[in-house]
Amino acid sequence: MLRLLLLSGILWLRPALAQGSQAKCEAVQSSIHLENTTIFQVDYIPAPATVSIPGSCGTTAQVPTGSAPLCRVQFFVNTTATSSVHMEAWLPDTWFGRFMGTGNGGIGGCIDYTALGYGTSLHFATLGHDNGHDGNNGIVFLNHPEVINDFAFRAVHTEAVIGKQLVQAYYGSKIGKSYYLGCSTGGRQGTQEALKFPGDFDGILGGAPATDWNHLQGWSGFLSHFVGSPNFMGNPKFLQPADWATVSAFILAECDGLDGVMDGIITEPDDCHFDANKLLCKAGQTSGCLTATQVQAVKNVFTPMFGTHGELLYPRYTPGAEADPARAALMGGPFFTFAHDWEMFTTLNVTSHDFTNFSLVDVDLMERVNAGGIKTFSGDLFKFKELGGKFITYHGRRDPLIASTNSKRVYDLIRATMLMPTLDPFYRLFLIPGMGHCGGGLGAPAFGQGTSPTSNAVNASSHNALLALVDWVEKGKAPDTIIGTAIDGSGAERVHCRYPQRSVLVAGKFTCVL
Ligand SMILES: *[C@@H]1O[C@H](CO)[C@@H](O)[C@H](O)[C@H]1NC(C)=O
Ligand SMILES: *[C@@H]1O[C@H](CO)[C@@H](O)[C@H](O)[C@H]1NC(C)=O
Ligand SMILES: *[C@@H]1O[C@H](CO)[C@@H](O)[C@H](O)[C@H]1NC(C)=O
Ligand SMILES: *[C@@H]1O[C@H](CO)[C@@H](O)[C@H](O)[C@H]1NC(C)=O
Ligand SMILES: *[C@@H]1O[C@H](CO)[C@@H](O)[C@H](O)[C@H]1NC(C)=O
Ligand SMILES: [Ca+2]
Repeated sequence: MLRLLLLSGILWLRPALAQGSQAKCEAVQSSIHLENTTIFQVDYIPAPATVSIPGSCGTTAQVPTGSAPLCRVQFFVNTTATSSVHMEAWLPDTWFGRFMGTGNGGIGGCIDYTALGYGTSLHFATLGHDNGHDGNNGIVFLNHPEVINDFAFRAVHTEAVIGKQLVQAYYGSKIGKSYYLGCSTGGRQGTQEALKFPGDFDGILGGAPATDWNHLQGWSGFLSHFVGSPNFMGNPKFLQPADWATVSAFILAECDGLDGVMDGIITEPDDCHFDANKLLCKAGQTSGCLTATQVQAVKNVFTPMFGTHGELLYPRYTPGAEADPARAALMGGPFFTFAHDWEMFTTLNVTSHDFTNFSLVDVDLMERVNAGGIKTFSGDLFKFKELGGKFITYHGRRDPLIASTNSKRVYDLIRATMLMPTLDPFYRLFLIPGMGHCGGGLGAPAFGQGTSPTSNAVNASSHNALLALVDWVEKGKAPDTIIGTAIDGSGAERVHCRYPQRSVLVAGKFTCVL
């Protein structure tokens, strides 16, 4: 929709509004030439459509209603002699002058088409990239340090540098503000940008960030190990899905009511403490309880990871999150695939490895090698703040893959480093009770985070984290809360609070209080 303002008979066009067209699109290959870049395919997409995608990340992607018409540009950028990043630019005909870079998930070699569709539906010129390798397998890292560098920091930076040149050349006008959107690995990439290339983006929306990456891999490996991996078949430590159901019912019985409502949601999992010994089978009891070995496994899972000197390396698994089926990626038997790939292909540099005796020695080695400088655990956002950057992060409190408490820990690290009692002026962390990994789950987990079509419930900055970020960057209007919407069709809403505020029941309504 064109945003036109009729004033005293004069038609005012927003200065940033620019147009694309089919002819301009089809001329891209011959008209635009960028450093290290090979544009290999250009298509004009006139209407919502299904497009085919190259590589091993699937065969088709949706261009959702509202995104088209757009110009789809596919290209490679060589980042060094031995590495290159595959990118796509989706350039909507109706452009509001904003640039948006997007990130990846997991061990991340898949373009985020959901984010591309979301960004263009809101009239951003939106870029996606494969993080320097095709597919979700870490074997590509083996003896390819430049491919690791693309993954750890360079692909998103290149997306920003080359992407901006492409967008400006295409529309023939300067970009207004630049944004970044990503979750999980994408949240880490956004954090890495703010730390390493603070001038790339004016606003960053990075959810469930996989920060402190090496320790996260170590923690994930330990979780697999605690329940018997890699030799989990018949291992007395292993918990079957029915055992996890027992654990979850017990945890809810202990902690659901702490927030005042028995609704299946533990609003503040850090308040949830329980005695796992109560799960032990009594004499003659054979179901709805655990063996002593399994009880010990559960205790291990819900204990933080400490180093050899007793220092905290990573928070405990989140009570309540074990009820999400995605728990199985970590504790369903096999050794967690990203930890497996990261340690083997970037740290040990081997093609086979026995994880039977996985220990702090492995964690320490990953951290010391810190391949590609991937760690992403620093409080030094001085430059980002000085440049006027704004950062919104969020974390589901029922995230089964990354402990949400780690996002508080990162907030506290920034606070301590920058000697700021609160980061409100430039960095806000919203904790989302009941939400799973980046979206989904219980409560009100849809707030415009762009991670799935259902995550974009309401088109208003009060309910949409991306639009809230735009208001913050462009109008100086910072979001005090973000209202989420349920995804069960009820339309129920819940206000999400920014740390260190807490979500507390006041007169029957959840309210944010310090
Ligand atoms: C990118 O690298 C490939 C492989 O080394 C090379 O064939 C190609 O010419 C390079 N492209 C550009 C634009 O530098
Ligand atoms: C182009 O590639 C060279 C190395 O091959 C690199 O030094 C340079 O930074 C690249 N330029 C961009 C814009 O990425
Ligand atoms: C594996 O390779 C990386 C460089 O990519 C190096 O830093 C590390 O020390 C190597 N690991 C071992 C065990 O040699
Ligand atoms: C694991 O440790 C045990 C006890 O030290 C040892 O006997 C075994 O060989 C180790 N296994 C592997 C695969 O390293
Ligand atoms: C969202 O609302 C704005 C007005 O507030 C409107 O201009 C825009 O077209 C809407 N976008 C979508 C995708 O509905
Ligand atoms: Ca509750």
